[in-house]
Amino acid sequence: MRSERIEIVQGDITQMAVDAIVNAANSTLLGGGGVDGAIHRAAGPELLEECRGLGGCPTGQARITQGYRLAACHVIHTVGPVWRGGGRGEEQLLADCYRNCLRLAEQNGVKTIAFPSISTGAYRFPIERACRIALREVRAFLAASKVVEKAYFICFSAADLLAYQNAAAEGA
Ligand code: AR6
Repeated sequence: MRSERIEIVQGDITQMAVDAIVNAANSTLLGGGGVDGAIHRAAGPELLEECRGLGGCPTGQARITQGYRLAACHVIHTVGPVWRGGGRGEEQLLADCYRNCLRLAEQNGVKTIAFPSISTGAYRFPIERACRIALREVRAFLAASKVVEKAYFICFSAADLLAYQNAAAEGA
């Protein structure tokens, strides 16, 4: 944590009182397991209703909705790549996710945003690679943004927390 504009914490992203939380969704945007399921449960059925109107989202892109019963005002839904060994553009697509979430945040006046570890659960992207990409993209965006002030990385497990802390300490 070299920058005070980035904070790495262990916790549950559904509890974050920020302007926007990011959802690691699938391309239907109609819910699923993992963090997606947790966000839909906490936000209530109105979130699914709004998502139905969006018509899905391609991998690497992002869409914004309201937060409904969440403490967060908005949910930014992004679709991470499924890890298939690294030769299918997975790293670029994951970087696109972070950048496109932040662009949408900026366009919507989001000052504080919380990210889960996109693609590193059901989609099996290796955490050490993923968190380096996440830190690099968010750092670069924040350095150039006059709107987005602070980003949180919400690690669900102690192992993920350690991976992010190590990557941050190495300056990744
Ligand atoms: N708060 C923060 N992080 C969480 C939470 C939570 N409440 N719950 C889980 N995580 P995953 P993916 C972590 O599988 O790999 C869904 O079914 C989890 O430990 O949620 O992008 C979608 O619908 C892991 O570190 O997302 C898609 O089909 C991280 O969130 C698919 O899974 C991401 O794991 C997307 O897979």
